[in-house]
Amino acid sequence: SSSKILIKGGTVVNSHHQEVADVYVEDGLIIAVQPNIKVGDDVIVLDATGKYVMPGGIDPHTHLDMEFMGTQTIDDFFSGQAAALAGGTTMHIDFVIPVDGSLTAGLKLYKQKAQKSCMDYGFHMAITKWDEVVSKEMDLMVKEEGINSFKFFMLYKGSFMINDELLIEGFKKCKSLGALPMVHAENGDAVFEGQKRMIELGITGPEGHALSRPPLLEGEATARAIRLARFVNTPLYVVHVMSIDAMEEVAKARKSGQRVIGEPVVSGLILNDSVLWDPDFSIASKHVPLVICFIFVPSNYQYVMSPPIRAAGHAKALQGALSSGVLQLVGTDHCTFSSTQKAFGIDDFRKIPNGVNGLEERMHLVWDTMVESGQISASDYVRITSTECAKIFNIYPRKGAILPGSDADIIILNPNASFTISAKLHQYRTDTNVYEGVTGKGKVEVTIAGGKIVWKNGELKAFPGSGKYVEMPPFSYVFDGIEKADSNYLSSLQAPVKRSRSST
Ligand code: DUC
Ligand code: ZN
Ligand code: ZN
Ligand code: ZN
Repeated sequence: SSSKILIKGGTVVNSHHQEVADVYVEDGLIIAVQPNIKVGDDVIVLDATGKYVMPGGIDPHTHLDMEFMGTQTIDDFFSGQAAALAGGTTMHIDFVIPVDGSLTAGLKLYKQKAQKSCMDYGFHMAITKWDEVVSKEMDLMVKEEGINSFKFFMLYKGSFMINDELLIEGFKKCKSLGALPMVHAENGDAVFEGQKRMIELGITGPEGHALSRPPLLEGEATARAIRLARFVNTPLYVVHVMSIDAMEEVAKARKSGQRVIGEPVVSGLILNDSVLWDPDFSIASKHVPLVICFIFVPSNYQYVMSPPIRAAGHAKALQGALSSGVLQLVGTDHCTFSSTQKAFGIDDFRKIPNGVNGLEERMHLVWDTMVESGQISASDYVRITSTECAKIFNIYPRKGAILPGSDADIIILNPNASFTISAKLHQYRTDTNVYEGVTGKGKVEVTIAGGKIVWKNGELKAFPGSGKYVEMPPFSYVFDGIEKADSNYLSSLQAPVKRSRSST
């Protein structure tokens, strides 16, 4: 099996520039990008005439093989990544969940889970409690383990939630290490109160999940986290911006020059809360009593995630914020459960395992929604699905670019072909898909990961163990001590302490 590939005649798109050129790949690296490359007959030639040749997608936000809400996500590092490859994503960054608060034990476990990887991956570290031991372990993660981002939970009262005092401590620690703090921003105390209120009202279905935690609680926590980050003078990454309320806080902070990164997720860009109401209430009312092996799970259970899917209008506003640069990159928060697992909460929405799919659909849905619709250019698409993520987490231009010396993670997208999404067609282990029946323009016809063709003509060739761990080095904080922050957050975020590869 040859690892020499020539992609001929396509439009090569980078985040800054596009041109018609050939791309030559050898031993997992991009060797040349120029017109009319001549090669010998030991080289696989792919004709990309009339198609786009782009960096493989990087999903900044996934949860594979995660223990959560009393159960385990159904997609692991192989099934989730195989699906990603079929959809044009060639790298993801997953969240390590500490074991009993221990980062070291958590990382050890996740390294084992990731052994079966079929594409490259990196790790963020979740912080689920705060003390001196955790603080010391963070040094180790940054200096020895290639982790440069830590996520703090402002909710999950009684378990992961940390208060403002500890949030400030965590931000200070990140700053001292050159790591990027991330927040899940919802007000945990208020969410807890909202949930009680819904149960008291007898609203126990998935719609109660959304009603218990309205956008204003996301807006409040986002504003608070942003202000505390400013107080500490550290950049901040807000994961899954799901509402206008949260987005406007990011917009306001960025306008004032603060380095805040806002990440919308595909579900938030596409879906609206009409999906949370039972599609057929008369059938739903017949659910009780339940016979466990014949559970009829209404389709609305699958859409429960946190923060919740919002009312119509939020999605469109988030798309606008993405096209105007208020929000910078698109994740998925991919976190899948079977309908049987979702049924754990059949009598109480608080027990429905939170999470939706997206790893396999992200590249298609973002292309169709943002590019095909005319909201952004192909270069912008590359930026929000790949390049920006590589830059933020300090692995550019190894990832996120079609440049000589970059990793050969490449997709060929045919703008004239269409895609159809269905649980019958997807590569996940889940039996449902929150985008069931969605069709659109722009099909990923070929995916090359680590220099190998892994997806072509609907055929997947993914091998467990072929994916590599990508270390993400910390940043040097050149802005330290400067009162008025640089309005271009990248000028500070892009100054690496070390690089595994030279910059072009
Ligand atoms: N939200 C989800 O929906 N799933 C995983 C974790 C989270 O915050
Ligand atoms: Zn060029
Ligand atoms: Zn979250
Ligand atoms: Zn998440």
